[in-house]
Amino acid sequence: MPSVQFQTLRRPRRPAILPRIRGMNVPAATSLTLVIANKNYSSWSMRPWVLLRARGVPFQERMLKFESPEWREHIAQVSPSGLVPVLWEGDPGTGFATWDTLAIAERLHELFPDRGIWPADARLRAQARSAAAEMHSGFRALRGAMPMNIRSRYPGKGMNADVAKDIARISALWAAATLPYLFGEFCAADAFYAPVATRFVTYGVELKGSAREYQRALLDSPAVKAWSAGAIAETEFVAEDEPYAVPSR
Ligand SMILES: N[C@@H](CCC(=O)N[C@@H](CS)C(=O)NCC(=O)O)C(=O)O
Repeated sequence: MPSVQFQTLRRPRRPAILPRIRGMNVPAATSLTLVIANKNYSSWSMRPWVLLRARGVPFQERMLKFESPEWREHIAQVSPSGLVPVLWEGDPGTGFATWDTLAIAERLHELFPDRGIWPADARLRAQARSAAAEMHSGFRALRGAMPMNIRSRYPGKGMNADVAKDIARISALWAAATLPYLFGEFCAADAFYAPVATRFVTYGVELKGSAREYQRALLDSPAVKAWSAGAIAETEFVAEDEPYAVPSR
């Protein structure tokens, strides 16, 4: 009869109880890093950056400039999609990644449920998500013909019938804002429209009434101002994002 062997089983280790910051579902020890590209050009990077800043969530930024050796060397390691932005919990490349702006906004809402990433009221939250999703998946004519270029001015450039339709829809959405921001306090929906507010300055698109007031409030918000200051300080010229630049002789 075969002898029965008993194995000494180790008791599973209890998960470490990590300190938690009030109102946050992320362990206090986990640092957040947002991987972004040029502040002058990268409108998708701008969105979670201004959201984190506006809602007072501490984070670090890691910038990989377009067409740079750093981008070519590191992008595959820090971005599952090969695009920016990417939010890392823990070290970029080895921590936990969330990519794509809408997913990042949702992840931040889960990590920081009391930080006003989305409005507290369920119906306002649904409307804010609708507005952000409409930006995320739409306004292609505007995005294509008027690429973000915070430091430049090209009044009148990029306008056509489809772009005018996008602008009319955005103006209607903004005109319904519960000022100062779309849903009162700065939330993810405002972050999604921040690069549109700067585009209207770059391309000389003039708005009226409350839509104009909302645009002003967005441009004057400390988070958008801080991002824009970084954009203006940049000197890199990325040809792909500069369809209206006059080539220097
Ligand atoms: N749907 C993505 C779009 C991200 C995106 O297109 N990012 C651009 C920068 S603004 C990018 O990484 N471009 C680099 C490339 O195309 O190689 C999001 O919402 O995050």
